[in-house]
Order: sequence, then C-alpha cells, then structure tokens
Amino acid sequence: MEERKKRMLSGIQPSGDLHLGNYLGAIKNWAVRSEEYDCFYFMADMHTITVRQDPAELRRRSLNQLAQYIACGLDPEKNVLFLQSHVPAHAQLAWVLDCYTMFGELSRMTQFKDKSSKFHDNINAGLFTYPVLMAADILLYQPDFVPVGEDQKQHVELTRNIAQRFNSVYGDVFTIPEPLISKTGARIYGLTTPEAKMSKSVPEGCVFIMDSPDDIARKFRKAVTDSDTERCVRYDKEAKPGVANLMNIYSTLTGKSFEEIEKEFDGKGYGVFKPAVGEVVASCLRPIREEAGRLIKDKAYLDEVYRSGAEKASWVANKTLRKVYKKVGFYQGLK
Ligand code: ATP
Ligand code: LTN
Repeated sequence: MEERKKRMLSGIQPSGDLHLGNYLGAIKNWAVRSEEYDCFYFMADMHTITVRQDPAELRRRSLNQLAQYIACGLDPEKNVLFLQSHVPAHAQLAWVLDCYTMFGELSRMTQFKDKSSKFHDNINAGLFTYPVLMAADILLYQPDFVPVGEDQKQHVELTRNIAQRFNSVYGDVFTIPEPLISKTGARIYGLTTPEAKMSKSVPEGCVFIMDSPDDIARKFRKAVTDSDTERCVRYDKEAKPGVANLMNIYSTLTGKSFEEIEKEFDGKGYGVFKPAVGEVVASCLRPIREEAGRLIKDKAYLDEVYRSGAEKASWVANKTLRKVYKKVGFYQGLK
C-alpha cells in the first residue's frame, strides 16, 4: 500500500441542531486534526430514517448541518465533507456486510435494544441492521481512527469484528479501525440536568450553537448549581456537579485551570459566575452563528461542497467496494 497520512472518519446524524456538547466534545477536536490526518466527515442521513423523519425537515437539516460544520472550523478544503446518501457505495457495501454479520451480534447491540423499546410501533429491519450500515460507512474509507462518543463504541467494536471476519476469509481487505473516545474533559453535561450529558432532547439545558446571546445568557442564569450552603465556586464533581460542569465549560473555552477559576471567582458567588460563563460561551459561539447564518444563505456554495465531497469520497469508497465485489465473486466483466 502507498505511504499515506493516517485517516480519520466520523459521522453525525442530521437529526437536530448542533449544540455546545457536539461542538466541544467532537467538532472542535476534529477541526484541529485536519492538518495531521486525512479526514472524512459525513452527515449520516441514511441512518436517520430508521426512525420516521419529516422529509422537508431532513433536507433542511442536512444543509444546515453542513453550514454549521464549516462555521465550526471544518474547512472543506482540508476535510472531505459529504452526505452519506450521495455515495451509493455505503448501501452497496452494507448489503455485502449484512451477509457477514450474525443475527446474534446485532441482537446484542444496546442502541437497538434502547431504540426498539422507545419506538416499539416501528421496529423495522433498518433499526436492526443500523450497525452494519455504520460498519460499511467506516470500512469503505479504510480509516485508522473513528472518533465517536462512548455510546457508539459498541458499534465500532462490531465493525472491527466484521472486518476481521472478512479479512480472515479473503485476506487484508479492510483496515481495522480504532475507536477514539473523547476524554472525560470533553463531556459536557446539561445545564438543568448536570448528571446527564447535554442533549437536544432536553432543550432548556442545552445550548445550541445557533442560539442568540440573549437565549444563552438566560440558559446560563437558570443553570443548576447546587443546594449546599457554601455557594462558592469550587471544583467538586461529586458534591457539586453543576458547578463542575460550568467550570469545565469555562476552562475549555478560556484555557484557565480550575484553580485559576476558583481564584477568579473567590468570594463572588454563583450570581457572578453563571453569567460570566454564559458570556464566554456567547462570545465563542457568536462568530460561529454568524458564519453559519451567512453560509446557509449561500445554497450554491453548500451544494458545491456536497458535490465535491461526494466525488472525493466516492473515489475512495468505490476502490474498496470494487475490491470487496471481486473478493466475494461478483463478476466484473472481462477487464
Ligand atoms: P442527542 O443530543 O440526541 O443526545 P447527540 O447530540 O449526542 O444526540 P450524536 O450524534 O450522538 O448526537 O453526537 C455527535 C457527536 O457529539 C458525538 O461524537 C458525541 O460524542 C458528541 N457529543 C454529543 N453530546 C455531547 C456532550 N454532551 N458532551 C460531549 N460530546 C458530546
Ligand atoms: N451512529 C452514529 C452516527 C454514525 C457514525 C457512522 C459515526 C453513522 N455512521 C460512522 C462514526 C462512523 C451516531 O448515531 N452518533
């Protein structure tokens, strides 16, 4: 194989607006890696239809999310940004891999168990084979690393098992990818539920990157701190998870250590601390929101990014697909 940079790939479902957790826990870190790695990031629109979607909304979000990715610093010149459904090889490889994945393996996936109990009137086959499509997403690009949240680790492990099984029959077809799980520092908790990760399903405690500075200020003013009488800014994740979360956000954005933050707010109380964190977040998100707002109006540009992303992605993906088709015995013509 030719000498190449290490490769990184990840996907996010265009199932909602991006929030501070997505930005600090994922996208911001992806953006700084684009010099060091060959990076592929895509919107997993095919995965979203495992649960019912409003078609117009899905189309809108698929474009908005691209604008937001770019505004967060994912430069389309340095990263291959594309929409999953624009590269048919994903669905094509998924079928082959379906035949190398066991029913028992898929039955053990916790996301399937969770989602099938949540959407019990629509336990469709796509929900069940979702991890196989994800394995295809990954293996097509032969990545070395797959940065994902903890909840996706099991799917990447399954991907490795499928790849190893395939390679053991046909030789070295797939690179075996490593999951890259973001560090604990990158875990942002909900402002109103500091025991659970920040999530779009709890919008009051979730700061969206498109929120106005006023909305951000309001959400931080209402952030849950703690009920003890001490009421001082001190890092104690067990006793004061809300304060710890705010300190973590503040520290990530300003680069200040927890000790420095404790000193800065010594004797000032939460009434000063919470708005200060809100202000730092608002000023970090302002240029992103403005840039995303500008980009979303330029549909021709976004279309072009998607078009060129799909072209670059297809080139890599089709190379793997051709190899797989050949290995399993699909006749590919005389030459
Ligand atoms: P939901 O909001 O419904 O829980 P989500 O925003 O977590 O969904 P995902 O597609 O699961 O959406 O996450 C996309 C990426 O953002 C993943 O890499 C995940 O690890 C990261 N991420 C999501 N929420 C957080 C968070 N609160 N803190 C840090 N990283 C997060
Ligand atoms: N299942 C992931 C999204 C996803 C993905 C991928 C992530 C789809 N395909 C390939 C990494 C690699 C999720 O729901 N967060």
